[in-house]
Parts: sequence; C-alpha cells; structure tokens
Amino acid sequence: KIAEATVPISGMTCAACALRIEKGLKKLEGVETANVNLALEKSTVVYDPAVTDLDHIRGKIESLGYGVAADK
Ligand code: 9UX
Repeated sequence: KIAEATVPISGMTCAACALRIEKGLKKLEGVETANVNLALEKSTVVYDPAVTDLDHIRGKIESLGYGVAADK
C-alpha cells in the first residue's frame, strides 16, 4: 500500500532549492514521486512504506541542508 505524506520544509530561498529537494527525494529508494512547493514551504511525497519511511525522507531533506518542521 502506497502512502502519501506532507512534509513541511524550511530554509528554501529560491526555486532551485525546491527542485534540488525534489530530485533528491525522488532518488531515495521507495519514493515514487515528490513535489516541493516553495511558496507553501512543504513537500508532498508518495512512497512505499514497506521500503522507506518518514525518518528517511526527513533525513534526506536535512542532508541537503534544509529544515524539517514537526508533523502538522
Ligand atoms: Mo537558490 Mo537554494 O540560488 O539551496 S538553490 S538558494
């Protein structure tokens, strides 16, 4: 069963930031697709919970240099 999560992201300052994060997330094993909204400071990630989880997804965003807020 595929899951979809909304993950808030802080620290994005230009459109290329959003694209960097999208590309990074899509490279994560288990991530089907990822969309990052710069204006709304959030991402929507569709993933297979049997393969990856929110900890991995958040960790990837942080490793790229951005912040991840708590779940809303
Ligand atoms: Mo834009 Mo973001 O020049 O890491 S790519 S600020």
